[in-house]
Amino acid sequence: MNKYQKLYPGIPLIENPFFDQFCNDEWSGEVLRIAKDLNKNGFAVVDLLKDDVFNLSDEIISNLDNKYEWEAWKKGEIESLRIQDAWRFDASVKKIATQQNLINTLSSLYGRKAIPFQTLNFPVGTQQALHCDYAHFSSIPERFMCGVWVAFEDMTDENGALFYYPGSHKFKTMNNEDIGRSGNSIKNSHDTYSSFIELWEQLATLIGKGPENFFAKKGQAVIWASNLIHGGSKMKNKELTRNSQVTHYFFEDCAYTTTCSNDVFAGQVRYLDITNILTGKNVPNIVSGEIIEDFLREKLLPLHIKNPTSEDVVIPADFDPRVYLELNPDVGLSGESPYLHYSNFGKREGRRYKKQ
Ligand SMILES: O=C(O)CCC(=O)C(=O)O
Repeated sequence: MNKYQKLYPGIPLIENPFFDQFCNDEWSGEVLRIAKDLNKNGFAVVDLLKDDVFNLSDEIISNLDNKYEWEAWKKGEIESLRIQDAWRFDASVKKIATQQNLINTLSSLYGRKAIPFQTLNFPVGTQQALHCDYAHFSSIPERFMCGVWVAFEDMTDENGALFYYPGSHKFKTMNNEDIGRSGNSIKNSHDTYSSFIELWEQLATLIGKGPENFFAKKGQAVIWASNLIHGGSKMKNKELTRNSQVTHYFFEDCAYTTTCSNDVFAGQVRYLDITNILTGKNVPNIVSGEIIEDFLREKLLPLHIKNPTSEDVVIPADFDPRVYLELNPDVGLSGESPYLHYSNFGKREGRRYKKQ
């Protein structure tokens, strides 16, 4: 660890004010080029190993085809099609998410070990409004998150390119207090989330250029920083497909949350219960070396947990995941996180989570 990282560990190397110092010490060749693109623009285009990605992407397209709601899409009832976390049942999706070269590169660029924690597979353009991933997947310290989007076929103006505003990642990260949300407006988050979009739209105009479209070729990937303003363009021809996979990565030794649903000043932080796709294990929330779950338990404060795929739950203050696993060995065998197992099944089934 160089002296600047020791002085200021709470910001990814590629976004660190001492970035120029890291350039000399940490990277060379292609990784240096990626680091510089990420630092300046908030995204970097990467050519992945063609043979691997070509074969895997063809397999994924055919494996997932019958799992999408094609009928509803064709009737225009839904804006897009997606499968979240197909890595849980599809080995090829998992392979794309866990490419060792990519994980090593991301770890080096951010200065902490990368953790792939969510996959999204899309067979058509997402047509997603502009947004920053930071609002949904926030880390403490902030910005230790990125998306890696891989094209499974060529993108064109017709099938809905990815778009982004170069340099927009340098804006301040947006939290509820930045846009005047608190209390009830956070509780009714669905109704007031549009305030974030309105602000990002206006901030994007300050960039003075863009949006820039990325017409990716099959096998190309783009890494984007968590605070980059980006989205998916409208599909001009909805008969076409536009297969892609996004993997979201957090980084080790952080806490993980969704800042737009937190009411921090009223003492409500919902930590995410994420699973490392590489190891299948859940990842503790850590701030400056303290495991949050342990800290809250010691103080007998309830832990608000949110799984990226399920409802919020409040875990009892005295819940001990290690004891839960010990008392319920089937949970350990299933590989499911003790927190999620308790909230989804254990609570209803009256399972024990503490020793009498
Ligand atoms: O693939 C796209 O069109 C956009 C994906 C995206 O914005 C995201 O996953 O955050």
